[in-house]
Amino acid sequence: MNRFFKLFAIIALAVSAANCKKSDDDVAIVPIRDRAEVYSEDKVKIEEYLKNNYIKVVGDDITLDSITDKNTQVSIWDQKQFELKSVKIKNENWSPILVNNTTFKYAKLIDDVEYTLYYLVLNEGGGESPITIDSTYTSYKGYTLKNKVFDVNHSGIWSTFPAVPQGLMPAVAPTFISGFRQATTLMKTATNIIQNPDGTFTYENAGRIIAFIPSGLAYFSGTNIGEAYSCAIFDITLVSKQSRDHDRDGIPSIHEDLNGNGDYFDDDTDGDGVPNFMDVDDDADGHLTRDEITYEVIENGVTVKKLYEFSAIPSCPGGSVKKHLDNTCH
Ligand SMILES: [Ca+2]
Ligand SMILES: [Ca+2]
Ligand SMILES: [Ca+2]
Ligand SMILES: [Ca+2]
Repeated sequence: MNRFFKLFAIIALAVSAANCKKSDDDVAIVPIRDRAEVYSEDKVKIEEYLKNNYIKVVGDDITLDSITDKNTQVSIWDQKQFELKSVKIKNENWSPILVNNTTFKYAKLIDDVEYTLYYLVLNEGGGESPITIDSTYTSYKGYTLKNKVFDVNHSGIWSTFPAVPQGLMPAVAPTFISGFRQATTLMKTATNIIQNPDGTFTYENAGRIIAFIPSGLAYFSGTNIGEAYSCAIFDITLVSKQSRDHDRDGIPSIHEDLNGNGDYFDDDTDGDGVPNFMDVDDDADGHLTRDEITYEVIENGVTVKKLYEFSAIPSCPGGSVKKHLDNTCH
């Protein structure tokens, strides 16, 4: 899993590389290039790849290889067995930056490029599509554009987003590259997971796509899959997903995207720089959101505390928003 460089790690590497003096020749210094310029090159490389390579599928196994015989091998671009689709996406990498020993904030990667992500649909999947901040369980195989395998995980692994600083929070699942993560939202989970007698698992009707990821949505200047500015191909099977309440304030993260635009980082009711889905006191009135959405009922003579369902959270008297977002009451 260490090949899945987190952006955080890339920044750390870039900083440490930038700090190195010339005598430290064991650290290769990769110049940071303009993202739009790199992407214009990557788009050409990926489209050339799709036109000069073919896919062969036997059972669950696929082979990606360069075309040597145009009479028998049809390019990924021209073949009709699987649908080659594309979607325009932006980089949505947010990385934790330590404020001090106990707190951190998120910084957005500055990247205005609109990327075309090509992907081949091997199987759409029968379950549900995740949102970008869901945790997902995927198995995968990563290839370079020269069809060299650089990473593989057959059994699968949970990944999560956004990353949290190591050491500051309990150990959590790794965070994958933006292109991989956004690709998982383009398919659906398995309908059923069956444990076989030998201990392995069968995933029924799991989503499976092959994503052709520009370097700007992959490792960019990182050299962990070989050269810097390498595009990556990922054959991804989406097994399962888990919706989260990132800040554990009782409001599922999906309900903390107030403007409903799918970007969970641009909703910050109290303007303190911590987005609502990571903010335990969303309106900064000094009362935890969790406490504000708690009510008491008496069951069998005993007072029991319960959390309102999201839709049932009341407003302040005369207010127009739910009370945990209104600092005039609690
Ligand atoms: Ca929450
Ligand atoms: Ca906030
Ligand atoms: Ca919150
Ligand atoms: Ca509050």
